[in-house]
Amino acid sequence: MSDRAPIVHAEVRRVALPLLKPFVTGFGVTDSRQTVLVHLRDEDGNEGWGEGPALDHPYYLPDTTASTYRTAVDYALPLALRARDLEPATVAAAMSGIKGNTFARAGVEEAFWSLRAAAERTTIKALMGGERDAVPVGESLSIAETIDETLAEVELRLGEGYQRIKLKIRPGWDVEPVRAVREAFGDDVFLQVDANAAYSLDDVEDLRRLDEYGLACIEQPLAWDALLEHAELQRALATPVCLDETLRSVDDVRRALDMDACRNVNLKPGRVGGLTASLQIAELCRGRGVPLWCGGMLESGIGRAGNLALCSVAGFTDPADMSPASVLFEWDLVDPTFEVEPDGTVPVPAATGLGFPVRRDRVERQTVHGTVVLGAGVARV
Ligand code: OSB
Ligand code: MG
Repeated sequence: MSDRAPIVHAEVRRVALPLLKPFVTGFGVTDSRQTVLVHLRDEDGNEGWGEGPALDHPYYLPDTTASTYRTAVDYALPLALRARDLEPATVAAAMSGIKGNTFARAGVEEAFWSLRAAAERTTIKALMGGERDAVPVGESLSIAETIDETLAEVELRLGEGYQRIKLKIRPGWDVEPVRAVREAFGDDVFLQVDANAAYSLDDVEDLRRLDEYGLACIEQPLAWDALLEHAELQRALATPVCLDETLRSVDDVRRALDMDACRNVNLKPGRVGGLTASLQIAELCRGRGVPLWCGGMLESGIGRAGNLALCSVAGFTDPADMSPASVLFEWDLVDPTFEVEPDGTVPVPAATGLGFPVRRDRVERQTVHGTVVLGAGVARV
């Protein structure tokens, strides 16, 4: 759209988030959390914010906070700023020469979505043709020291209305916590597990023991790049396999479904390179009748805003990983942030632009590195 005000300021920041406690998974312990923010401003003063929520370490996927920051500064944002127009899909296409580095591309693209929503006095949800006003959510539970600790957490969240429980598992912490949750809370709880790539095909017999617990899915049991092996595992399991780490593009999802490597899809905008690719994946899963839900990356409210808008479109059948900042952090980068309603949903933001007010003071105070890619101004470097 040529009548859109040009962007006059664009910057990338690496920002420290105040994690309340370490997040323990099959890939190890995450005890520090920095994230990457992209900030845009156009000539009329409209602002866009995006988040590229890779983890600090390369134990989930190859992307890290450092590599995401560097790629956003050196390649993704410069390519995006040279795109033919400011449409998010055009911007995504302008960055498509970048291999991998999905979190960097996604952070840049989300900033263009929220900028466009701000400029048009509308919401990201409306730009996407979203339908739902509220998104059913679940919690993703860190691996605990004891079963009792896990049961207490499950009780708390079910009491708060959460519609689904996802237990992180790893060899030695799998059947036991699952059985304990079923015994304590019954068969009606929407329960699933996430192995974060901690198993191999040598563990098929162990994984088959989970089949009797009526799980919605077992997420990423095998290695991040083990597509063929997941197809083999799915043939041996009654529980639907869900893929997370393995799916980093629309084509990855199509391939996985074609070869029956999964029967359930975790969709994270950061992991697939942005909201445009995410919309295509939602359409693909809807067309094939595959259960779909939005995963999380311990994002701040800036990233969660894009996830919430995405969840409003057709195709999302299962509750999202959407614990609010009050569960994960001392405070959020947006204020007010969201909470889970008593019915176990989170409202899709109705405010224009990003949908949540960004706390500039916190963003600035928490900045570890910053680079102005377009315009004047000094960020901490
Ligand atoms: O595997 O889904 C995962 C967080 C960081 C990296 C990977 C994962 C997760 C979660 C957290 O499970 C979900 C959330 O953000 O609430
Ligand atoms: Mg996962």
